[in-house]
Amino acid sequence: MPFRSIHRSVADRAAELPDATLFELPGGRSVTYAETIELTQRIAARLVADGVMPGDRVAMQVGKSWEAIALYLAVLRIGGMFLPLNTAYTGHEMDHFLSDAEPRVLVCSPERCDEYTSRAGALVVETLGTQGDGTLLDGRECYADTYDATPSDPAAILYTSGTTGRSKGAVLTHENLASNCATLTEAWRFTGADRLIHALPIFHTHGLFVAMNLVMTTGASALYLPKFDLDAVVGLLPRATVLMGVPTFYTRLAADPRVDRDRVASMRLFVSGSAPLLASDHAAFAERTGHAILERYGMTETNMNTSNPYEGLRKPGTVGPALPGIDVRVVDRESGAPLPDGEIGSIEVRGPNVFAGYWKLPEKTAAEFRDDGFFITGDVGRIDEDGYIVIVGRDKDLVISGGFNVYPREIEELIDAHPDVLESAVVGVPHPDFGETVVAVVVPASGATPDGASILRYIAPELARFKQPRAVEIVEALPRNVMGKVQKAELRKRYAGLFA
Ligand code: MLC
Ligand code: AMP
Repeated sequence: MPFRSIHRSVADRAAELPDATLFELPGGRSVTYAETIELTQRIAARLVADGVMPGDRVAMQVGKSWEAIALYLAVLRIGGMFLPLNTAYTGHEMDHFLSDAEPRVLVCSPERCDEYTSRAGALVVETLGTQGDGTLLDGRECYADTYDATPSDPAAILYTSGTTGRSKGAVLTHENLASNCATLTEAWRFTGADRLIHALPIFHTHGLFVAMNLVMTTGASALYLPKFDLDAVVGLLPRATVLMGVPTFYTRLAADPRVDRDRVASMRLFVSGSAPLLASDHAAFAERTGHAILERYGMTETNMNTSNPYEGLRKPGTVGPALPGIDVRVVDRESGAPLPDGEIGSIEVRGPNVFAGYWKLPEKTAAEFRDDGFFITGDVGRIDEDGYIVIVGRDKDLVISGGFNVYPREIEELIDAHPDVLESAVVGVPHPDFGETVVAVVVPASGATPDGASILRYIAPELARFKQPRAVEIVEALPRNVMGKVQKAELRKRYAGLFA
């Protein structure tokens, strides 16, 4: 089979099924494959007129809309690198992405246009609203040539925060996206008959590459919601076949009395990922709906690595075996030597799904790969007797709150800048809705008596809401080991019951 990049596959589907529904929007409007490709061509032409050349970055920070997906396809079509960004990021957080990635174009929401235009420099700022408004769609241009992407050409940069220092841009190639999409289509038996409830954000791997790529390349439909809204999802279940979500979706659905076997009669698959799904939540959902949620494991850098089987045993508390064509192993973190099954170690991954490297960080990239091409995920786990991976923890200092990653270092640095603070440690503790949530443990500066609220007010303008601590604990000193290193495990244990 000759290589088909994602945008070419979508164009193929549009040629075969021009009138098929790609997006079904709230309120009942449908958008066909042909309309999506037509808009993709217009946006591609606009971007070319803006000066975008193959390899240039096009950043997007906009509310969720079907036009934003056309923008994604347009960037791929002209050989650009798509850089989607969380709408919750503040100007302070955006500074880093814009200066590091140096995009040619930033597409932002009309409300934030002034903020970015005033400091644009060489950056072209376009706007895109959620109602089909904005400068991006104003243009009269209507055609741009399709760039003939090779498998190794870069297609996207997704920023993933670093344990030390600033966020790193993971560069994903056309092959990374296309191969993982083909693998998952097969593994999850995805077809054009599927109707997927799309309630995830589109600035992350899960909602964009997993959910949308599968829908668009198979000729399926997305029942497309602006965000996860419990009532809306419950309302769509009787007309859908697939839902993809983070564990918080399933915790909320399982607690809703309207969700029962009748309501999910048309559903064939519930997929969970991006954060651990508790075995108890798996059981609660099965009890209510009769469905065993299919849990899979992925990362921004790798797309999807493992999946519980479509047919066969889906084991709660595991993320299933490696997907076909992907090697997953568990090794000793220091030596890199593979461990016998059952032993806990560092999870490493190799395959066509694994990213090309971190943007402009060759040394960081080299440090995260073994000589034989395996990528060190930073996750810790074991392989069970059936070859299923069990993730038991992370050796990266990371909190995953409702499927969003929060890197403690970034928050500690902001808190430590408070004049009344000597030092701080940020940890994740169990949370009934978000799985984990962020807690800051703060040591006051000598003679100072800061309160939690003033610290939160101090950091709030700089930090997306999902990263802001949900509790601040003031202590006299942080627990340290003999080497002087803060013992975060001890803090996690101490505050484990805060939200339980
Ligand atoms: C929103 N808020 C959060 C939050 N999401 N706080 C902590 N953690 C989160 N995840 C805050 C808001 O700022 C707001 O604060 C309040 O919570 C309610 O906001 P909301 O807009 O109503 O959000 P809510 O419905 O609570 O959102 C929860 C959620 C959402 C789970 C639906 O976070 C979500 O869609 N998460 C998905 C993330 C995702 O796509 N991850 C994939 C990464 S890819 P206040 O104080 O104003 O009330 C990846 C690879 C892989 O990891 O394997 O997939
Ligand atoms: P991100 O950087 O946002 O791509 O987050 C990737 C991380 O999410 C992984 O390294 C894991 O730590 C975590 N993750 C993803 N899926 C799962 C899962 N099913 N179970 C446990 N952790 C997961």
